[in-house]
Amino acid sequence: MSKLSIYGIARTRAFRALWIAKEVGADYAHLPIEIGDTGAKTPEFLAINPNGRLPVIVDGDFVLFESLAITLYLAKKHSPGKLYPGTLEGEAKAWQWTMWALTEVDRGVNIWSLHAVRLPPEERDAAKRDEALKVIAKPFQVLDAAVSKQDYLLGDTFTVADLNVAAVISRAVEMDLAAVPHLKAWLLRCLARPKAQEALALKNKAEAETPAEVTRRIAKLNRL
Ligand SMILES: N[C@@H](CCC(=O)N[C@@H](CS)C(=O)NCC(=O)O)C(=O)O
Repeated sequence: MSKLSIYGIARTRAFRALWIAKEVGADYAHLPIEIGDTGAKTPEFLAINPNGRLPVIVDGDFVLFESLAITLYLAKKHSPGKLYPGTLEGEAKAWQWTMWALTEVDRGVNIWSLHAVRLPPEERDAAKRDEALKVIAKPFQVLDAAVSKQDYLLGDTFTVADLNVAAVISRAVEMDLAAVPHLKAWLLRCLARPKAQEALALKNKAEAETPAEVTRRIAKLNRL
């Protein structure tokens, strides 16, 4: 039996945990449970993650929720000095970009994607979509500038900082990114990595199999 279990269907933020697990070559089992009453809100799951949300990991006796805490943990555990920066300053920068992604762009990209792509066309709210684009416009300029003179956020090599930000905004590949060409090139570079492609294949498959009614329920549950 694998020591590391990753809970959550790949269409959710579990994608982030799956991507890092693949990058670091962790031996893991994926339990693709659904959000809501049929999955993450069952008593069995709530005993593991009382938030009733996805993802959560169980690594031996250790339980961890919050997708980006999971990516930082797995990178530090399995790839210290490589995917996880080996210096105090590098580590702080990885935290900086991680918290930036969560607070500045996570919700906006999610709202945009629901109302531009994922909900059935007649249920999309153009006002919500446009407002989301406005909210992320400035942070996207910041990210564009950060990768305008170097290939990755912390320098020449891909780290967990890139993985976290790219995973959070991965749905932005479907946006018009003409105004932020460096961001676009960086995002495509990150998502073209073989392990990213493997995780994206799981995500895309789960997405394709998701009925509109579930997408509607997700939008409601997540207040998007
Ligand atoms: N900040 C959390 C958010 C987790 C979260 O909201 N996950 C969504 C799926 S992507 C979920 O489980 N939503 C269902 C619900 O809130 O009931 C993380 O990054 O792990």
